[in-house]
Amino acid sequence: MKDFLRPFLIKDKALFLAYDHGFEHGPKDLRGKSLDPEYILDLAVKGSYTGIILQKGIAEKYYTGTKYQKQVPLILKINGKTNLRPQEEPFSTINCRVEYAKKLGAQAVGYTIYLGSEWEAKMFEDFGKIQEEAHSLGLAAIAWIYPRGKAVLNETSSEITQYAARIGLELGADLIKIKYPGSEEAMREAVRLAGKTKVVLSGGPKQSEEEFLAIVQKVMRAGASGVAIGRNVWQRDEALAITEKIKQIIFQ
Ligand code: FBP
Repeated sequence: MKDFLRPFLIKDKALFLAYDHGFEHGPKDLRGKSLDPEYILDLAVKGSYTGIILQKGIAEKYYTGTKYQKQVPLILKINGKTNLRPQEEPFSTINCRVEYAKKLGAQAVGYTIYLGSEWEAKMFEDFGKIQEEAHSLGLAAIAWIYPRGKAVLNETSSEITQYAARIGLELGADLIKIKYPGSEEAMREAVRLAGKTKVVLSGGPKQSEEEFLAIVQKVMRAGASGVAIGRNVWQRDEALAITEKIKQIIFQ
C-alpha cells in the first residue's frame, strides 16, 4: 500500500496547522491577525508546519496556485458544520468532492466522524467512500474522530478515545485526529489500538502555554505522531514562539 502520508511527515512526525474554525465555531475564534488567511498561511510556512488544514473556499482563494502551494502541503477538510445547530446528535455534511480537493492541490482530505452520534452510520458510509476515492487518486484519508452525541457520556474518557482510535484503524484512515483522553497512559493505549494508523492530537481551546506543552509532551511520549492544532497557536501573539517549542518536543 502506498504511503499516502509521505508529503506530510518529517522524521515520521506531523505538525499540522488547523484553520477551519471560522466554519466550525464562527468569527469569535478568529481574533486580531488570525482573521486573515494569509497571516495563517505565512505562519504555516515560517513555522515549518508539515501540513495546513483548510476548507474549500479558503483553499481556492488563498492557496491554490499561490506561493503557498509550493511551501506547505494541504489537507482539505471536506465536511463541516456550524455550532449554531443543536449539538446533541451532530452530523457534518460533505461540501467538497475528493476529486475537487485534488484539483485544488490537496494531498489529503479530512473528514469528521462524530462517533456515537445518531448519524454515525451515515458518517461511516461517507468516510468509506472518501477513503477509497482518496486512495485511488493518491491522496491520504484523514479522520477527525470525535465521540459526541447523547449516547456518549464522556467525550474524552479513555475508553471512548481508545474506541475512536480503533475505529480509525478499522475504517482505513491513514491518520486520525483525536482529543487528549486525560492521561499519557490512556493516550498510549489509544495509539496502540490504532495500530498502523497514525494518531495526532487535536489541540482544543487555548490554554496556558505550560499546560498545553505538557500535554504535547505526554502525547508524544505516548507514541503519537504529532499534533494538528489551531487555537493554541494562532490565538497567541507569540504564535511562532510556541510553534518552536512544540517543534522541539515533536522532532527532538
Ligand atoms: P484546535 O486545535 O483549535 O482545537 O483545532 C482542532 C479542531 O479539530 C479544528 O480542526 C476544528 O475546527 C475544531 O477543532 C473543532 O472543535 P470542536 O468540534 O471540538 O468544537
